[in-house]
Amino acid sequence: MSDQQWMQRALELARLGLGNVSPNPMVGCVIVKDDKIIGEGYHEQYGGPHAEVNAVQAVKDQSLLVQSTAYVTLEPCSHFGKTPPCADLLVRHQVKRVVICNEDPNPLVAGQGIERLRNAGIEVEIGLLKEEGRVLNRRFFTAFEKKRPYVILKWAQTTDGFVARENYDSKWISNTYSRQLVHKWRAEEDAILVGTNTARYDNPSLTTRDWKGKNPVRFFIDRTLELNKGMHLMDGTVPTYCFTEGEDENRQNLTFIQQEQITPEAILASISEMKIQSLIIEGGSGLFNSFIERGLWDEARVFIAPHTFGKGIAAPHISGELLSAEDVLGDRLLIYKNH
Ligand code: AOF
Ligand code: ZN
Repeated sequence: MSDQQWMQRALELARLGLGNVSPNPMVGCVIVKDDKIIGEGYHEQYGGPHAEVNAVQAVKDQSLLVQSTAYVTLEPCSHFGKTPPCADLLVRHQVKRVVICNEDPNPLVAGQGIERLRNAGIEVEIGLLKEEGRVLNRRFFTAFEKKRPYVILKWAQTTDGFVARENYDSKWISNTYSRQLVHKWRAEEDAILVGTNTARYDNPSLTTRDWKGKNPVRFFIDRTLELNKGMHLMDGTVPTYCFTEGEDENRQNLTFIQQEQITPEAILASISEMKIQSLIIEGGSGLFNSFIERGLWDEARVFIAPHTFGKGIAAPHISGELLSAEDVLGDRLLIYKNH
């Protein structure tokens, strides 16, 4: 087996943490000796042991660790956080070589983990499958590098390009399976946002009720505090925040975020401060267009359902790179990445 194949396995393990580790990155670790895996693990839960700790613990005969190679998808940490530094763990067990996919952008680590390993005489190689690693941890890297959450736009449109009828009487466009898939996606992200009209006309819950997984924190916009107090978004089942330019009201089940002027930049800045690394925006078209105009989006997931409306509210236009196109029980799912 090649270095690349072991790293592929470490990335595969890392991915199992999706939805459970944020705001930490997904990290996998495979420890190899004489071309055999002697232990592997991943960062399973926020606050829990790091990937390296789980991989080392999985090794039955710890003496095998001496002169082994560790494949880690992220630079081993050098800081005392919720756990002691992973770099020290690898040094203590006299690992011979450490192969790393990505450097850790977290200023608490940022190269210092690598330095610790090298200072202890361990061979370190960096950058193997680094593009795959960056895609896997795109939320984590975006949060550190762009100082804003990773933004996913999600909408469903008709074949003739409408996201709603003119009277908004068109809550469901995509099929049941597509909608379950959206619940899965919600479970993978930290937060979800909708605009005023979507909140008003769809009265969405924005939960993961058709999927086993955690609910994202909910955000909606109500500039002038005109929305009905009985909406699902105010049912208290999930922490929910309302962006408003109005007066702060004392209301059960809702936290207000007052902004002088609600803009995509201001929204993302507030959300970033809450250590939220990813945001899925689910409508409506006005909100999509304001984020698209400013280039403040990273990924768009678009369902095209086999219906036509003839007229209505137009779907947003994006110019991005098409990453994938597939059929989802009769709906077409297109995934785009911003350039
Ligand atoms: C690793 N291996 O599996 C992960 C790392 O609060 P803590 O102690 O869990 O530390 C979180 C930081 O540690 C996180 O921001 C990132 O820099 C690094 N994550 N490092 O060596 C791992 N998950
Ligand atoms: Zn660590």
